[in-house]
Amino acid sequence: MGLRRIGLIFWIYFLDGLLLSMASNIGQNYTFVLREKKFTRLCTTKHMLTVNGMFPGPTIHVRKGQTAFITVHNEGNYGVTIHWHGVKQPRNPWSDGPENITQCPIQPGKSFTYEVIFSTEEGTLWWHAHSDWSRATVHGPIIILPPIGKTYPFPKPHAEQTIILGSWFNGDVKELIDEALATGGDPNISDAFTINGWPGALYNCSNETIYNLVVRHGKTYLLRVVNAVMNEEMFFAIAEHKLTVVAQDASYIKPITTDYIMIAPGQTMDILLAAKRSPSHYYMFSRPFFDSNAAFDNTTTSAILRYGGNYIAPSNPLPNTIVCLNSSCDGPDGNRLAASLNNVSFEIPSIDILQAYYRSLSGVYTTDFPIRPPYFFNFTGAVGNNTLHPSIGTKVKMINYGEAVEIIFQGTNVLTPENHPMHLHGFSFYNIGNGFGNFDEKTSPATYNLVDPPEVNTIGVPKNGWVAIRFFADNPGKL
Ligand SMILES: [Cu+2]
Repeated sequence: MGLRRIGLIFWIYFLDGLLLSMASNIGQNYTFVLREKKFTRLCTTKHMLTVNGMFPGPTIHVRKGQTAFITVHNEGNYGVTIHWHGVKQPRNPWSDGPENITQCPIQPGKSFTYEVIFSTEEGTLWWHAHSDWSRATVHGPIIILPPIGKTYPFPKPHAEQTIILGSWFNGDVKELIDEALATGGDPNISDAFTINGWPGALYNCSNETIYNLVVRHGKTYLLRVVNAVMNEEMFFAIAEHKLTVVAQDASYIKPITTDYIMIAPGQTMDILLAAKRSPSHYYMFSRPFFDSNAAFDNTTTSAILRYGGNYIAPSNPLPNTIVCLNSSCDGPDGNRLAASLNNVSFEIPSIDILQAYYRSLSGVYTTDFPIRPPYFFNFTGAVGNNTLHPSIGTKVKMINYGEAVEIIFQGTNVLTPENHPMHLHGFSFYNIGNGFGNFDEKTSPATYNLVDPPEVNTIGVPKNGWVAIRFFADNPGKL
């Protein structure tokens, strides 16, 4: 079983779309009704697409190894699919969700039942709409508890709470992305970030509700943090409290205790929080990490950690400072800017790829996705005004069952270098190495961690740097 190394080079990072409260009951049957609902945030009211009228949406609550059935009724105005982010779905690609990849959109007035098969995942994941930017308002957590008779690999916490970081746009997100895709420009930035649906105290709208997490002194809590923000990697911290990260992307890790985390869009982290400071009110803050020269939302969302009991609370919650490392692009010659991998910019087909594969329909995709960049240059050096012209295509790379696959994601300095998350469907992978600058086939592999690499489903590729991942191709299609 040889190892296949695939080098993927981002020529141009542009459109940042990602390729990609506790429920009390553990259940295996859910009904999701997609419908528009009126919401007011930042003193602005709009109608937006939701599941069951909730923002964030409802929690899927299962035990490891269970299968959940989620029936989605679309009462909205346009076709949408739902993706179960990080759920491997062994031999069950039809329920994965990406629009026009594994299924056609669920049209208004129609329903679709997803069979979501949980296998090795344990911890926190999330679900989200997988049609354009509808995930901005259509998303929610997935909590996977240990099987009956098993427990966490750490002392049982007193209680658990989901913390979802999100983006708020005063405008309609569908109009926003439709316009950006039509012009090739950057979509407008968000107007706020949210914690569990609320922007918090630092925006220009007094009387806004702020999310409160109430704790008992001396108890330890499990926070299930989801970054459902559209584009930005986020810092998250709680004033005067340490965070102990015990799992990432529904896989346990060696615990790491830290003052703050940085979490990429799509990532999830399980964090232990010991409520052992003086009883008071403490701010939780989340703000973006950004290292690109593209416009970004540079605001800070807040929530409050509030101890219960009798004490004199301060007039303002105690603040913290999150350490931050640093502080419309229409294309040239009438062209449109687009992201590409190995100089191929993905074209969404009109028939989903999975169906085309199983029905042997020709003309939907080709199997010639290049496993290496078409040519090598100093990807992370002074590339000058390097405007490449990627080809447009729906290209796939076929890999053999059981094959061990290594992928190098290499960021480039072309146009808008930035730290960028990458995510794999149907698998978790091992993050075996990363570095700044260009990946070197001779020297870089010597730095790999092949002993105890973290197993994740989403990874941030450093700005002008690289990441190496490995996985076994052990999840073929339907039986
Ligand atoms: Cu996913």
